[in-house]
Amino acid sequence: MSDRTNLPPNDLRAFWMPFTANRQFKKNPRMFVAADKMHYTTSDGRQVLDGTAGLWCCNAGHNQPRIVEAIQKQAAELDYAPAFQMGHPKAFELANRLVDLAPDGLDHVFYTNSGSESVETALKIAIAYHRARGEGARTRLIGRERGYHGVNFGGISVGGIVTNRKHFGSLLNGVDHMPHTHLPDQNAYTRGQPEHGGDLADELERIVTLHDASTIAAVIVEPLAGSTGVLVPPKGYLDRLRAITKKHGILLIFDEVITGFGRLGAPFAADYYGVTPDMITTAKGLTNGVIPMGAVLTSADIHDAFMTGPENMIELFHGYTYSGNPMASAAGLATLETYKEDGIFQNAANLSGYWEDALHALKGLPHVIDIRNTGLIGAIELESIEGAPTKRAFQAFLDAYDAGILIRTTGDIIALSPPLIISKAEIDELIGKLADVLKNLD
Ligand code: PXG
Repeated sequence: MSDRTNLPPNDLRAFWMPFTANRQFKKNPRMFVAADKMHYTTSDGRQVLDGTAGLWCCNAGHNQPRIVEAIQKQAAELDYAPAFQMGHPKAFELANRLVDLAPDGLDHVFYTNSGSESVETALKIAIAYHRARGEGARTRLIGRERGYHGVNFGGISVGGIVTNRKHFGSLLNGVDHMPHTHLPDQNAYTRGQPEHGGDLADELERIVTLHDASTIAAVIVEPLAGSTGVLVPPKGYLDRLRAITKKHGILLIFDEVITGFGRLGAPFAADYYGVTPDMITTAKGLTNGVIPMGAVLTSADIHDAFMTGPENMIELFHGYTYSGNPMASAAGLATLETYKEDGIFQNAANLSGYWEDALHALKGLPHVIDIRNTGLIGAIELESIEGAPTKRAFQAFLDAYDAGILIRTTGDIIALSPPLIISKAEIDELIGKLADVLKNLD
């Protein structure tokens, strides 16, 4: 164990930490005090290689000069402007840049402050869209088992993670779920898209038949499910979802909070898989994780359905105090410029083959039962300790941290998603150190 006694003096009790084992953490805290490019600095002065881009958000790496400068300048120039019935230029400029980057057909941007808020926004827009067109009975929302769509009530209702749902009452009603697509028996050790499971999209037909299409507003899926352990869409699956939703007049929402902004080597997973949804939810990489910001990208058809009635009327009764706020807009603009000028998505695309080979070389190490990957995402699934699920992977996380690499675990799955500026040497270091951790794991 490294020496972690040199913490800044502090009382850790007041901060109720999110998605954290608070009591365990506070007995033996892990603190980052600085970050630059691919590395964090811990409070005890160690360098930790970032294998997770923070929480899947710092796609351009840390301490990017353009972003730092843009935020500093913006704070001194215009700190805040009211978001309702007022505007400021950078929010409009960023929306235009986002539309330029988005798949053709997604022409409008609604700002939020997080992935969770983007999801709530998209679900509300979907229901209100149908109502605006005189199809007010279309209120049902369809999600998927093992889906993660943030932590607000809409998101956990369409989401499919038992622990995120069961403590919080009866949730939204009128929600149904498609089966997840994780078929380890058939698809273990697949590189890229699995062969088996594309036909699971037909479960949507079954659900549509059960409820009748006239009651269904939208289907929401992560094109590649990140949080529940990197579930790569089987071949043909997303195309089939698109065909079925289109046939029945149901909106298709891709939750690209993780897959957006280059994670797969293309701007969005929609581009990577060649399937365009009606809405895309984003956050995280939009500002490189530096300032909270999310955005929902919508088709012109959806947007235009609201632009009726008297011009003095608010068209959509929804929005946040910080929607498109100046600091976040400045961070977003500088982030998109950094992605473009530094060829960051291209770097991800160029390295994805090297990444894939490095990951799959872990096959055969103790406890490893599956490895999967796409773009600069990877997952290593470990066999659970009998009666103690999550314990083995969490131990790997702690050992990895001591070894100087940051990984994420979900259940007994290790998920990797490094900043897209990673080099081959850093991939070797990350995977090499992880291999050593796995070799020494109980
Ligand atoms: N949708 C998706 C697909 C996400 O991955 C959210 C919505 C919610 O975003 P906010 O900004 O409200 O947290 C997410 C967030 C992990 C991990 O390690 C994943 C997320 C957040 C934190 C950790 O898998 N995804």
